[in-house]
Amino acid sequence: MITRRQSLALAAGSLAAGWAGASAAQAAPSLHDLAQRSGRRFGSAVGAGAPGTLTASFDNARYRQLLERECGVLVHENELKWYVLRPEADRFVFGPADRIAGFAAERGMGLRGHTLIWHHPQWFPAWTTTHDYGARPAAEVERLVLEHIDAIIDRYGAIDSWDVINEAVDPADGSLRVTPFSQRMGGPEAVMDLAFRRAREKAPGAQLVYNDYMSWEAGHETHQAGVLRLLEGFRARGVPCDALGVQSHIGSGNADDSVGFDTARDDNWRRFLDEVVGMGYDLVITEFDVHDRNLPADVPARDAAVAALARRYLDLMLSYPQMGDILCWGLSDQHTWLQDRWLRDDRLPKRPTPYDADYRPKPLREAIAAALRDATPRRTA
Ligand code: 9MR
Repeated sequence: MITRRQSLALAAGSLAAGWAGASAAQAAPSLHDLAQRSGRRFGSAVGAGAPGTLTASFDNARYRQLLERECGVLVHENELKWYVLRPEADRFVFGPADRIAGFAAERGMGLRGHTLIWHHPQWFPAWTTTHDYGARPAAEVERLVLEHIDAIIDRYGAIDSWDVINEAVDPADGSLRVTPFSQRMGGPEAVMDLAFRRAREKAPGAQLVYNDYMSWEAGHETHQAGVLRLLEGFRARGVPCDALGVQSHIGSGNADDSVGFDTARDDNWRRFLDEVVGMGYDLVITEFDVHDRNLPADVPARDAAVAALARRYLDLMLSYPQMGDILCWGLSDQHTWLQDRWLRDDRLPKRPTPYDADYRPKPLREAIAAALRDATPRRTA
């Protein structure tokens, strides 16, 4: 029997120009179909940024077809961030986020929420430093945060998994980052605890996630230790956080991850994950991609190395029954954040996602599919 998703996929595929190489992936079960076999969802980020830019994947019909074909859950790449959604203290801009939420709803796809607070001063809008916080600054921060959370959750009730807090831990020393809000509220914990508690009240059925980019490569140990301390603190204070979002920007070459391509420390990473699940947290892969900055130029060799690393990583992650949904941070090399930063020495375009810039499936897609086929069933509470 042909499912609705498969017939949509076939229709989409026959419309797509330059789709010759895709027939195998098209006929095969989608990545979401495969994820569902072990009780999970597969999905991707999508962006409604300025037309013609890397962050405008949603404006690209071929990208949307790919989302329909492969995904059961979507996440906004940037549209729910304060700097997009709330450019001034008293002005919300919902348009771009609405477009993506509407697309997901029309197609019966799930939606993750990224993010209620990106706890990193770099990503706070400028007004948060110049705002008049009045005589009782802590109360004013609380008002702004609660107003924000209420407004977003009221509008996007379909979101069933929230990155309540993103990237609060400084990888340099494992401490909690200081932000314009934490300074005025008496510390980062006060802001985070408030956000989690309000999110639970407003969205009692949603999974509440702490999301960060500590990774399995060498050099992330301090970051991991800081995240464990944060998660322990949540438990000690009874903060309603359900899961750790493991962003999973693996590979090599990010600004604070200038290590070689494959420096994975599997044993260390397992110990970290064991501690996380031992505290009762679930796991989510929220932003998967494989950075190929330091790999050779040769495309087949590069793609094979990316796929092999991905397979090892996903096999490890999917051996945990606590491991839930898997989302890529972009499905096509045409629209990935890695394309315009930390350029390769040879300046070649990067290949960190499952489909190339012409929307042909790559070995990375097959690696994800194979890992999903072999996944340990998810244990739902
Ligand atoms: O992919 C996103 C890019 O378009 C934005 O310019 C950037 C800053 O908002 O954020 C990128 O997404 C990040 C995500 O929100 C949090 N984890 C790291 C992601 C890659 O930087």
